[in-house]
Amino acid sequence: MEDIEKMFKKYAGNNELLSEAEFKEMIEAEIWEDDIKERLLKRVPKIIKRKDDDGDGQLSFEEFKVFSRLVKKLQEKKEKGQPLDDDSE
Ligand SMILES: [Ca+2]
Repeated sequence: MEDIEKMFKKYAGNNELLSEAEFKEMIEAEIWEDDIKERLLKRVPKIIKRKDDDGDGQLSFEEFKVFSRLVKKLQEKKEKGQPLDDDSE
């Protein structure tokens, strides 16, 4: 993944808010591992719901920042051969 803030701005566009569609577009384009991609795409609505602190249905960069940690966690799980489909993260 490229620099997280650059990536956010690229997909969020001028309003600097990431919608569900933009979030999915980002994952499709930026995540290379198919199993991690699939897992993330499934979780997008949940991630937005959980991180959308101001309730506008879109993610600001502040709300989005934890995403890189989630991706890292999934990649670590994959390396260790652990299932990706639990909801502990
Ligand atoms: Ca928001």
